[in-house]
Amino acid sequence: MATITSAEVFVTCPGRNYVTLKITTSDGVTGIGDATLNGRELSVASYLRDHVCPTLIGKDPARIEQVWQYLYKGAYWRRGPVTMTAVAAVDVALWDIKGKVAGLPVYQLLGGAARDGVTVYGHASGNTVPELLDDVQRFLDKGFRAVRAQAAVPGLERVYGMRKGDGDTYEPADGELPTEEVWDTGAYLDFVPTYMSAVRERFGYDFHLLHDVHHRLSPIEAGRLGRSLEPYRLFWIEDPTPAEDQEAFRLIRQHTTTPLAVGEIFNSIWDCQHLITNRLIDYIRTSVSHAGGITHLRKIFSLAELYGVRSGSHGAGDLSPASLAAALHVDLSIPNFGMQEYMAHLPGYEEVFETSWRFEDGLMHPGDRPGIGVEFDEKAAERFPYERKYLPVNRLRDGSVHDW
Ligand code: CS2
Ligand code: MG
Repeated sequence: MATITSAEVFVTCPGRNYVTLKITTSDGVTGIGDATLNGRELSVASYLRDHVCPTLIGKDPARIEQVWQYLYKGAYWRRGPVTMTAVAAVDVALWDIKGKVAGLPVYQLLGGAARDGVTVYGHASGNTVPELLDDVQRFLDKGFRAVRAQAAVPGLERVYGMRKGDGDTYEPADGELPTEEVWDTGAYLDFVPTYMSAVRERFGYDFHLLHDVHHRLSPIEAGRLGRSLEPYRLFWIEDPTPAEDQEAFRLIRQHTTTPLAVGEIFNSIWDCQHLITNRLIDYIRTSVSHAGGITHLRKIFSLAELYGVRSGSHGAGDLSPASLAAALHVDLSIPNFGMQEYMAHLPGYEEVFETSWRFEDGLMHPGDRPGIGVEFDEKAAERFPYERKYLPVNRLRDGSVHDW
């Protein structure tokens, strides 16, 4: 039996901070997992280095479910973003190893491809409506069949989801200390339908249109937004209300047929049990790296399958390539796949992560390299030391702290 001989944690900042766990076995096989938690990176690095890695040495890397249970139940303190990101990193690294040992891409171990490719959505944004329209055009020209649209709200200086430079991704975390933004729900609610209407007017209905609300609304406000967007037939509105209150979605549902997606900040199946079993959402957007890895994500999606809820994995640029690759393997193999987010990564990442995925005609494929198909270059990683960065904090006009 092979055993785990080392578990090392790397923190690197090629464009943005990523935490990577690398596990090595006595047979010399290595596997990697993403342990990045945006703005709280070092806490996961410490959780792994100081508490998890020492316990992995000598364990059988093939017993993925047992290691998962050991880390989850064995810690006594369960769930939460730090714990579950750490567990996820171990889990994905072990799946990576299992694939390499078997000589198979992970999706083959999960049952094989249930579809030819994974439909992904890109992120279009603009400071003005014409700018947004140009950006939507850019994504359609690249072959995307699904586009998320976000525009700056007139009168507000900075709004989430806006790209600052060129490229396909944006980085919300900046500043040695958190920056602050100001929010106005009324202005937002009035403005969104005007630009969604402009998008449909210019490009028609032959592609999927999505929108992220980033937890900013109350349930009744979200109902109003969903209803006002019905003519534009959105694929989903994402995170309409703060996600802790699962029952709140019943009220939103009563007021709109716009599909609802939620889950990027969930860490476990318990965070979405009520939402799924009561059919209060249409898409569950948990991520592989924040919700316990491939092992746990598959359980969430299996529960969802039973209730007609489809997957919509989170895939922002602050999830490392190891995370996106792992998600693609899951997406390809499950029956109830819905949509995968593909925000891409900031330039620089490819010096540290070598990937095997491909994008063609709006679909992604993880590739057929054994394991998850991502290699991590430790030497290159050293050239990009960690930089402390925070996500912004959001306030209402009267100074109250609001959801970001
Ligand atoms: C966003 C994320 O991708 C999304 O849907 O909500 O970019 C989110 O802001 C970041 O992942 C936060 O780290
Ligand atoms: Mg989001």
